[in-house]
Amino acid sequence: MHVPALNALTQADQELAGLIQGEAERQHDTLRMIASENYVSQAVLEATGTVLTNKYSEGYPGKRYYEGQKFIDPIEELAIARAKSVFGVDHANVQPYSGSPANLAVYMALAKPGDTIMGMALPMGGHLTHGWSVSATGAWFRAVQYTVRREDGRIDFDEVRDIALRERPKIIFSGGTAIPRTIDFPRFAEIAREVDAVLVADIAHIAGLIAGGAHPSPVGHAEVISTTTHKTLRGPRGAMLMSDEKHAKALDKAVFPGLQGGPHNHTTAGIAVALGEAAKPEFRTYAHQIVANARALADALIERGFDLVSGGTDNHLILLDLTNKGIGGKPAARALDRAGIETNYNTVPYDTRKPFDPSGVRLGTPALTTRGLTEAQMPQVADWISRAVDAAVKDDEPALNTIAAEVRELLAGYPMPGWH
Ligand code: DSN
Repeated sequence: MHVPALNALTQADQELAGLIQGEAERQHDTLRMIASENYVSQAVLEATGTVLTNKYSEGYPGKRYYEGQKFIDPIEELAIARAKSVFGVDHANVQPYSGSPANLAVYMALAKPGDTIMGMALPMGGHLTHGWSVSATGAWFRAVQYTVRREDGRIDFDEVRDIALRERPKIIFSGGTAIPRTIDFPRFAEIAREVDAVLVADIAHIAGLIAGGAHPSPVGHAEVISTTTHKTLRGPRGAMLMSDEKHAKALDKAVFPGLQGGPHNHTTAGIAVALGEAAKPEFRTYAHQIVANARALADALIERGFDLVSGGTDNHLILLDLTNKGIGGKPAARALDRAGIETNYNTVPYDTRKPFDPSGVRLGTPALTTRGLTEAQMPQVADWISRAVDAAVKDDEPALNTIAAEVRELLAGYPMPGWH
């Protein structure tokens, strides 16, 4: 059963309550390995499901356009203070609705339409909002894109520097969505300084690792930091922008009134709770365990003949290139899902297949770490992945069902917040 219990909802709308119960049970019974997903704590769940959703509060604490902010202002101030303390930054804005609007606010604060900006190409592991052509950021700005080396799947800083010197971008984005390796913020900062660009670190995927000391921080290197709050950071779906004092005003103005109206106060409260959790010593253990799990899983997958982009991982994610397994990423991800292992199909660098039917599958360890799994279970997880991919190649549905039952049996021993 979902916790908190959905009593009123079940009375009012049985159909919807049933769907939510179903999703909670699915999350409980599935090895959730989408690298950008997690399980929030019971406390975060509670904070996001409160009467705060009823309140409008356009503006910022102390400068609102609506009355009745006696409790909303301190809630937002708490979230801001915790963000500043956890990440060691001068300024934090906790209002962006999610990662894409947060990044759009960065553009609005630092550039004008038509200006040159630079980011990692989406098929190489970057994010849509780092200037990819189908995104508004690629349509409204002149985006130049860096890649990774074909041989080892890592960022080629000589290429980054050459492009930056040639194109003189106003903004350089570091970070992305499918980068299995440590991001070298000092090296990016050196290049940004050389061409007088603002370095932005999009730490959405690794924010929890940074907060927990399991990935180097961009603070002191990137002038602006953008992050979602719901990935490794384990908060509600939302985002934050952080910076030094120099960019604080422009970022705030870009978020509101530039792009958004009233902040989602229930989300702000959830972010405050999550940041409170991130400041605790247990969070450091969790962050390091995510990385230890990913490394153990990478080793076990390599032993089973899998080809990992860049040959392994330094963080929470693994990008499998399934070309040598004779199956595309999409049918493999679909089969893994039927085997109780939730992933997403993903392009790999220099993919010869199409984005909607690419060669890769992306795996992450944040959610299963939150469930309590450690390195001890990673060979078993790799075994299931290997058996499921083999079963997909042979179209062996019963084998997938067997794996799903084994996964359910293991997970029964690992509690999930939000389900009892
Ligand atoms: N594309 C999302 C992910 O990494 O799953 C982030 O926007």
